[in-house]
Amino acid sequence: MKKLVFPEHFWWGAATSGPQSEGNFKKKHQNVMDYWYAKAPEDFYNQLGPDTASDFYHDFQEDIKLMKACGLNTVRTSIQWSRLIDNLEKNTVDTEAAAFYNAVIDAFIANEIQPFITLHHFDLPAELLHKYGGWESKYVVDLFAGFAEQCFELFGDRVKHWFTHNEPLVVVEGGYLEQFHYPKKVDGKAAVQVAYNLQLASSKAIAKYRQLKQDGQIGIILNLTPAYPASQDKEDLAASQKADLWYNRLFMDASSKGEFPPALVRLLEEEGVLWQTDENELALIGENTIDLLGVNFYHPNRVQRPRYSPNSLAVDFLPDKYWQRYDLPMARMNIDKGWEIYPQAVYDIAKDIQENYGNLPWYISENGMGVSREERYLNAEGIVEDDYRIQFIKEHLYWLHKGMSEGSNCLGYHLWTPIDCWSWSNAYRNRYGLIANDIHTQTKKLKKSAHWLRKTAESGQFEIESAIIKE
Ligand code: BGP
Repeated sequence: MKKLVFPEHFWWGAATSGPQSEGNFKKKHQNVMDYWYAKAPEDFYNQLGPDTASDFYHDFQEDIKLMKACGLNTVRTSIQWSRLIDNLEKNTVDTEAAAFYNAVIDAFIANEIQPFITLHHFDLPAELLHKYGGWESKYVVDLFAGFAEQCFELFGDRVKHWFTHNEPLVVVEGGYLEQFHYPKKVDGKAAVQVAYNLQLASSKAIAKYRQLKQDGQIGIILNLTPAYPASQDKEDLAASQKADLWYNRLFMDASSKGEFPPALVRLLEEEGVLWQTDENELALIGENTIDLLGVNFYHPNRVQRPRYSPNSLAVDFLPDKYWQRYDLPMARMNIDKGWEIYPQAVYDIAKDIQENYGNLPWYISENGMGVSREERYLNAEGIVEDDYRIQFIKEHLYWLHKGMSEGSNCLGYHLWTPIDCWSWSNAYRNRYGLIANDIHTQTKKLKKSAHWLRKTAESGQFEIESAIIKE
């Protein structure tokens, strides 16, 4: 057994988002996910949509008490633009929505949980997609900065940790390259512009925050992971370097150093797809970097040499022309979800931030193990015995702790998610919660992992079996 001790003020927490937990009660606008579900329910697992989600809109007082019972001292959720703002063009506040978010924030604080707030968690108002092309438009970028400013003014007296976007790369990939999010386009040039506009939106929101001179911190949540090469062959290494630029360095460099990676800019220029920009925008990005980084990590990325020569003829630009995904043979898997389990990546990320990004303050903002049909693991007392999740958390914390003991400036660990929730096209398939939710009755009950986490958070330490650590 090895004992791991964490710092006194470590953030033991969990993350969710407005669209995945609240339910659509009293919302005046659809977000892109609501719109997509209304249009194509068959794209969603068991055709279940976000209408009720985990009914946080009505249950938040009780839900937050349950989160407290899990030992959480910090929780991240998001404010839905499509709920808070009643006139999207004039940026006016819906008073009932503001009252709801005020009550939520107050309930967190009353339960001694610091609320962390994300401003955009894949939930652009659908109207802005239809009228202006969504994140392809710089007008939408400015509207987002206005919405962000409303949030800071309304809630910044109590919210001290803000995040502009959650996983902006997923918006780019899902919506503009791989068709797993609405608008389900395949358009490399649009994808590149959307990536840039999302960064600009983040930097403009940060600029608004700085102008208000509030006493909190602002950052971004990125899904970072090293792009591990399939082998040490020259071609695989080159593929991994290019994938790394796109998957990791694009948003990381722009958000933390205020500059896009020059090698990526050169490549996009050569491809004739570089984003439309100007000096003022680049200066604004340069000046408005983050205070704090959230890293979402679920599974590693592995890549190998591309399938075709990048010089093949009549091939539209798609970033992955420079690599292809690689499945490690005999990989350790979460078979149910189809994702590789590789906790050592957390250490590699910790060292990367320490060595290449000035040891920026950061935390794990999402990590977790999605499993379907967890009723399989109910014990006689009706508690889900999710020992696999406890082991998953322990192993990731082990590697995080190792990075921290070598000086990486990591402030906390948030699990995805406090209460089993709805998720984009996967709907309720994958359960990640510390708290089980019967979606038919909205009955919520702590899982075994919640009891484990409470003990760990209270003592700030846990023991890990040496046999499960393979360095
Ligand atoms: C992350 C998102 C979350 C959540 C999670 C699990 O990428 O930030 O919002 O959806 O993935 O997703 P899923 O249930 O689809 O596996």
